[in-house]
Amino acid sequence: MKKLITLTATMALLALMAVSALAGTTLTYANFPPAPTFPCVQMERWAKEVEKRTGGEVSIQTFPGSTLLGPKNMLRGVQTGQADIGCLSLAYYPGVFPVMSAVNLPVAFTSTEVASLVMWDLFTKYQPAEFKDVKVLTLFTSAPSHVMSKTPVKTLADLKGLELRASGTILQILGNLGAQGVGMPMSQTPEALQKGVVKGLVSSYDVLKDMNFAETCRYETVTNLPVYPFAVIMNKARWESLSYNAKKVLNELAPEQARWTGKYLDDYTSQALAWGKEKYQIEEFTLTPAEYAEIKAKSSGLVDAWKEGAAKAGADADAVLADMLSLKQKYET
Ligand code: 3IO
Repeated sequence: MKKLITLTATMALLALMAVSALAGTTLTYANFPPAPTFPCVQMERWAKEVEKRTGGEVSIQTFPGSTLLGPKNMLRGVQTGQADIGCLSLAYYPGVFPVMSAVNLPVAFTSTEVASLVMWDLFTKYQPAEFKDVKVLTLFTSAPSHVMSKTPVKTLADLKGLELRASGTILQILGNLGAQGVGMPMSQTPEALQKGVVKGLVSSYDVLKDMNFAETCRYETVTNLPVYPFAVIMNKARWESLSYNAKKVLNELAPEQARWTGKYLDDYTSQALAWGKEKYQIEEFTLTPAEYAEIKAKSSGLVDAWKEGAAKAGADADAVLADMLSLKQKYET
């Protein structure tokens, strides 16, 4: 009799364990660029932290390389629940993020960690309506953008008519400098470079290694152009379905993840440049102070254009801009 009770108890316990494992949640997480790139590196880090911190209650199934959603259907795909979570580059959605696109303005961010922390703080302070249909899980940026090209850009004059892949504000800056900006997502750039549709790109140096652009773009020019802002978003209904504890873990992780990703990329961009120098003997050029002043002068109009869009969306554009600059200064010191 005693044995039977023990057996029954053991079986009940096993059943309970099975049920609680089943009750655990698996969330799908879509990303557009290939697995080695930093948006996917931060995704894997986040997934591991979530599994650890929820004690296995939440597990994450990751889909890098546009295998679940691509760069341009990421927002809609998460809103409609094709993926639970998605990573999007805001620059691919002109006019859709009138407030948070401030981070893509030419305000001379020199650190990805600073830019990412500023972005997070701006978001939490202003809670812009543009994200009201999704839950924002974290925010971060790319590192400052430079020219990577097949032909050397040693002076600004070398930019004349040069077709360069970019997105967001950088497209307009390139136009103002006489180059031919071609708008497309990062994930389409290898093909465009290969076909000769573009002669280079403007982004951060991590892609020299992670997309192997150092092989074709042997010339790099330090231009200190804006960072690209990213958002990791979650389907709202799916978010609401999570337990109190899971929500708490994810909320606490959000600013930590912004900082982690910024730090990672700050270190990584210099490694990627060194790798390209070693492996492909890439050359890096710097411009003259007068040329940097010219870039600055030809970028400044973008701030007014942004203000107009942000104001139209009902935001206090001057306050957002002032806050962005003071937060930048705060984190830089
Ligand atoms: C970027 C985007 C995808 C993968 C790696 C990346 N490194 C820098 C960026 C920013 C960028 O050019 C973009 O289009 O978001």
